Amino acid sequence: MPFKRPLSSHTSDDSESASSHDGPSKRLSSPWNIERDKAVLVYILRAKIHPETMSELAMLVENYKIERVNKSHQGSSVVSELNLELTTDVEKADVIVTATNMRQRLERHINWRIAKTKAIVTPLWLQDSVKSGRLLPCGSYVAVRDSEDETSRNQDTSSGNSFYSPSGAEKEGSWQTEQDELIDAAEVELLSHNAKYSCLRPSPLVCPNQSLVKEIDIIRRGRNIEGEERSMVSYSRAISVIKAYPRVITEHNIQDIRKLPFLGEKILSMIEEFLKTGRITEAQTMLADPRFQSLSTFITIHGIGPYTARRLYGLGLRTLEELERYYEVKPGVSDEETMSLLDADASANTEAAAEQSIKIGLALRHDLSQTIPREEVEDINRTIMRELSHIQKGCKSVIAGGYRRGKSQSSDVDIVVTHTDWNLGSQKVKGLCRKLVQRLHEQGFVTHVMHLSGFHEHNVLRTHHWDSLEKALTVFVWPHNSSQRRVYRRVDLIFAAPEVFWTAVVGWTGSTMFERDLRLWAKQQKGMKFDSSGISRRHDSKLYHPRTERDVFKVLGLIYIHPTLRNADA
Ligand code: 8GT
Ligand code: MN
Repeated sequence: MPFKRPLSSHTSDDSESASSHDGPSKRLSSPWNIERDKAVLVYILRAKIHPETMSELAMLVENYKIERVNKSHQGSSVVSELNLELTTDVEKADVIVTATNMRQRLERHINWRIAKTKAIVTPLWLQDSVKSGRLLPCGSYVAVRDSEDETSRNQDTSSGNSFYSPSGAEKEGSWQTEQDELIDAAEVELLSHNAKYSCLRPSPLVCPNQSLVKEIDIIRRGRNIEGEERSMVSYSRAISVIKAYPRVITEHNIQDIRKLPFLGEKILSMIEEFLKTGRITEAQTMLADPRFQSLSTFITIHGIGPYTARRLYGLGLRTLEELERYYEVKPGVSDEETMSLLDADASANTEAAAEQSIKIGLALRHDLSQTIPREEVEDINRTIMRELSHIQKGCKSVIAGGYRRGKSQSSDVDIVVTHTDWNLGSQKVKGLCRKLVQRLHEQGFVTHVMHLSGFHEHNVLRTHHWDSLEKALTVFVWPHNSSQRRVYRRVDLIFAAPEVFWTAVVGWTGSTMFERDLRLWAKQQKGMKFDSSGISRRHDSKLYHPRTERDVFKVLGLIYIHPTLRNADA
């Protein structure tokens, strides 16, 4: 069910223009119609929330408040604008947090006449808002479907440039952006945090044991850079299990943790150490290790994986400056002839292309290491789709990757595109990826192409799904504008035939562990093969063509999991 997702954030410009109209006393700290400096009053409805979760939610707000007050006393310049207060008086509340998704159930506790004047959201909204330090729009967190309209209306609609409530240009355009589903609380309840596959568990962006997860992730990263794949996957599994565990782990409930899958003795003793000391010795030892430091730094460069990082280290290289000299790259300058990829035919999987890619990554590393806020991700998608509409009308896109899982900052932009015509779309998107990249280059938006691949030729043995995806890994930049310096961004474009659009979206939404388990689940439990380019049945190669994202889950025999609950990695 589609929903309206109001613009998530506000710039200082927005609030300034609001104040000039309304006077300082009514300055809006949108997207909510709440005055700046006034606390947002949160009422948490106890019904259907586990008592422990209830106290965790309350603590979340209280701890956040204390931290915020401390920061402001210390004169910190990073005091967050988010100002939350718990209230037990629902009439005074701005927001109702509830695990209930039925209006009738809510009405047992709160008069609908009152409830419908509030934003009614899931507990995840509270967790994510606190995590990101700002009032998130409640669009994807709407708890009670009946209240969807009211909840949207209770947010600021004055900005008018909300991505999901199309501005004039979008309405008139011949392209559209697919809207995400709501979280269905009843559906989430069908999932189990004890399940063996992460595609059966709800995994929030930030979990109650996030600092533990981060510590274990250091060890996982250590295994990754050393090429110890099996061990790395074990740590990834352990992390994904903890990500889905809904309570804070303490010395009192550690026995419960022992019952979770994939937590062996070694990990359990690390967890115990963490509970006692707040640290894991092995992780701290790794952080202090110069080899770990060099290799970790090397793999931050696009194009350098663990294998190449170890090879470079073996040559005696230790720092990025040394890599620059080795690759003869000047920071900020990259006139590699990567655009030649546009003329070359297909898979540039050659060593020269790989080296080219590293050179670009190195030269632009200062920009590419900066994260991208959601608003800019949306702007980039909008711009790309506008350019695409000049080449082919009727296309649509979904922004996948971490953005779709709810991250407030992304390291790159992953956009999956298809055509809205189910029958002819496949023909219409063929070759479009290359044409679009060419146009974006001519318009000054795309400066580099690291990789460009076309549809696969018909694969007789059907060892992989064929004839379905085109992919371009690019560097995107806003064209020159006198006032601002251009920041280079990594943008991945994936073109899918309509039949495999939703499998591509699921495949590119991640997270990595979620994807790994989707493939494993399909193979081990369903005798099927799943990847971004399609779903097929193993014994007869029958192909499935899901028409929605829900269909993808249905075909795989899975309960639908909302993208924001697919954060099975650290
Ligand atoms: P971030 O970009 O903010 O760091 O977070 P992210 O969006 O989760 O990471 P990402 O590295 O951009 O990857 C997004 C998802 O796309 C991942 O979950 C991964 O499974 C998938 N993905 C790639 N590369 C490829 C690829 O070459 N083919 C396919 N099918 N999927 C890929 O990252
Ligand atoms: Mn991404």
